[in-house]
Amino acid sequence: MKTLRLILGDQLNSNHSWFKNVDDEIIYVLMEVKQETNYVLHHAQKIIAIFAAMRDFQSNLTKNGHHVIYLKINDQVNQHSFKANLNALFDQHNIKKFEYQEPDEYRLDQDLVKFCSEISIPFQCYSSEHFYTERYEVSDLFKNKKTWLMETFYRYMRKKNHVLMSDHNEPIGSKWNFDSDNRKAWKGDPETFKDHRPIHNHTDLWDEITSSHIKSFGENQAAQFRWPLNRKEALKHLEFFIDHILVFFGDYQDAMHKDHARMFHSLISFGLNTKMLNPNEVIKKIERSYNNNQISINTAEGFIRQILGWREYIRGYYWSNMPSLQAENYFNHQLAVPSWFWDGKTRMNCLKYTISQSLENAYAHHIQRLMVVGNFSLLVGIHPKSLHEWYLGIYIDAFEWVEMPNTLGMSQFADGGKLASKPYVSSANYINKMSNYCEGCHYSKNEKIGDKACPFNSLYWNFFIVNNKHLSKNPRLAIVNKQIQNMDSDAIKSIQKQAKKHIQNIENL
Ligand code: FAD
Ligand code: DLZ
Ligand code: SF4
Repeated sequence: MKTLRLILGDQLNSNHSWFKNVDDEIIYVLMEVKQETNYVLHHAQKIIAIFAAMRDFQSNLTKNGHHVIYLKINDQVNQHSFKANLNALFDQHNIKKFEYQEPDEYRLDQDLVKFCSEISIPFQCYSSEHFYTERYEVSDLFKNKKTWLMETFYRYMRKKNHVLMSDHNEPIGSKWNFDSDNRKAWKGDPETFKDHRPIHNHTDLWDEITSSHIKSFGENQAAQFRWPLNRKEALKHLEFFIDHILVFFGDYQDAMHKDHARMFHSLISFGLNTKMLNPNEVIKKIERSYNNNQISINTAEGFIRQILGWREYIRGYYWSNMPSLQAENYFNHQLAVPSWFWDGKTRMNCLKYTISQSLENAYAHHIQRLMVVGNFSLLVGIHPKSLHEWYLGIYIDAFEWVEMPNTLGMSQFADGGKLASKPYVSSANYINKMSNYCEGCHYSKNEKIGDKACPFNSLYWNFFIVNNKHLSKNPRLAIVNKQIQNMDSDAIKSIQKQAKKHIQNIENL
């Protein structure tokens, strides 16, 4: 039966069972469509990376004998929506059956379910064969539980998949979690690594994108494009990370530096999220490295937790909280992201460097996302939806299933604490401890009040004062709540006055 199979831009899994055999009755289709490029404003590198990776995937499938239709962004026949293009292809190729893989994004999932209910031919939805867990496995595990502890889920995953477990089903090293409370700042030693990723020239593709009037922001880096764009490159990049860099990951996981955006992070999220890499193979390689005595149990466990624990947990949280998650706004925050989020032009060094590095690389590591941009946004009161759209656009790895829970849940506490047990906020103290941003900053990290006072300092206290009714009973905030109780009313007034000044002056900070 003549069958059309849709492959989305983040379904580049060459090991999928779809591709095991060549079948003349099956046509695959990949499409570069404005429906997807324009629903938020994307970083230029994200658009280039997705299109280039899709094109590479198509060329490999074709080389292997599969019949593939590829709609480029500037093709005359491209109608720029999945639905319109699919309908046209059904007619042109006399298609008798439609098949697709589970989309990771709620919006597309709903669109395709609706599309299938409207077509007159049979259809079938397949697993993307990527994740360890089913969409609702996390919520099933926490059924009837008020709070969802990632650690509970993580232990369940370790046992279920026998990862870092002894023959007696005990965690290797006799501990489940080797998380260090004493993450180190980075002072220049060990040396950071030069960028070992491949270099591509994608100026022609960039010309196609711009001449198709696709809007974007950030540096395109098309002439020296550094993201791995196929499985072979992604694997090589992963192996270099495991062999040389991973050993420093845990100690410096929270460190930030003006001159080193990446520190010792893996940069594998684009390869993973587009499914060029499989999480199971990443974890197996790390376990092998541990079994070969190349890395310690702390290192292996700490990194595996990110993928087997956090990544799967976040996905389960997304599916069981959609669609209501997208409208969550626990603190009723209303500000739009300030205009300098789009160009990095602020006098606050921490934000200036984090945003500039993000514009340059389409990347910032977790602590920059959480404790600089997210921290500031929560303290000033940016609307979670406005912030979500910014995060979804700017990062190379940003797909809604993983970005939205991290932004709304983990970073903005917009769900009232279902995902995070307390808001991730800090004053200048934490940022100064983990980075060199405060050196040479226009603002003084030690001052709370006055023209030169670091905005984080008054905004931090103001946040707990203003949101007292939401946060005063949180046991994890007992210390800060006590400190506020002990503040005299003049101190509270001057903090609130100072914080208000910063919020009103947000465009000029
Ligand atoms: P490493 O630090 O080397 O970690 C290794 C891998 O662990 C990552 O590639 C990722 O697959 C996984 N991982 C670690 N933490 C998380 C987490 N909290 N959630 C899910 N996976 C995790 N990650 C995305 O993949 N896409 C996003 O759009 C995204 N948006 C985020 C937004 C905010 C506000 C925050 C706080 C975090 C976000 N994260 C997102 C999680 C995390 O910051 C990135 O996965 C990480 O920075 C990617 O870089 P890396 O590959 O060098 O990761
Ligand atoms: C993010 C993105 C972009 C920019 N462009 C395309 C595209 O042209 N074609 C496509 O198939 N996918 C694209 N994507 C990825 C999707 O928007 C979407 O984020 C994921 O498929 C959902 O998991
Ligand atoms: Fe950021 Fe404040 Fe430090 Fe400046 S002083 S870098 S604004 S934390």
